[in-house]
Amino acid sequence: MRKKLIVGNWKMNGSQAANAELLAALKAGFNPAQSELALCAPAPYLLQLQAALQGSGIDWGAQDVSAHEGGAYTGEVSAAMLRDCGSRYVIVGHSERRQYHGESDDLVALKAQRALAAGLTPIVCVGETLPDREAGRTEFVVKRQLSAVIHAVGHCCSEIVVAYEPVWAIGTGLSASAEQAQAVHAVLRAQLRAATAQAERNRILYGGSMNAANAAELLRQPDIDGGLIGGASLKAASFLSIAAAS
Ligand code: 3PY
Repeated sequence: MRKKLIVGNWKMNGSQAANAELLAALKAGFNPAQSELALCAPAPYLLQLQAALQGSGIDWGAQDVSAHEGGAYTGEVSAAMLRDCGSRYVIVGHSERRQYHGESDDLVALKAQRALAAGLTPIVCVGETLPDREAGRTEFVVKRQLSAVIHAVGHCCSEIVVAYEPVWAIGTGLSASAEQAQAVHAVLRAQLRAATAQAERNRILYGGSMNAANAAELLRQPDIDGGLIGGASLKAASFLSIAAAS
């Protein structure tokens, strides 16, 4: 039985003062019996999260990582640095990185590989655009995206977390129905089963406008093992009610 994992993706939001308030409320309201909780914050705040969350049972991590190990790569943040700040997770291949920064499947796969090598768990995002879905290409696209990572990480495949985030449901307020999401999660589970005998360990999260109102139904689906939460993770009440719904 996989324990549900609820991950907040703060995106480019936060300030030391606002974070302190949010972290205090999350620590006070978090019930570890319900789910595992993690926060993926902008890199400058990771030390603040480490100081506030150490020993709380809430994990933290980053939203991106360099594909390089270290050295002359101005502006980049390495997997080892994220680990050094106590991170457990790092998101790779979020659609906003694929769309605005031109990240390819191969680059995302390299980032996942770097993360694992440094002892981080990559949260690998996959998802189709609206034109992909309308053209019946959803399965093809998500399998292609996951396949690049599976090939790159080899026998470590059971250690990744996958997040299915339909691009048309990100930042739009639209969410996939529970049936639509479960259908894609089942495809991803089958792909993981074909790659590793331990695919029952892989958690596959749903992301894309998951909120307090739709979380319970999504999280009831057999292959939905948690959520990657955008806007609703910036308010303690809504984030905690998603965690309680699991
Ligand atoms: C969203 O819910 O909008 C996300 O992009 C989560 O990663």
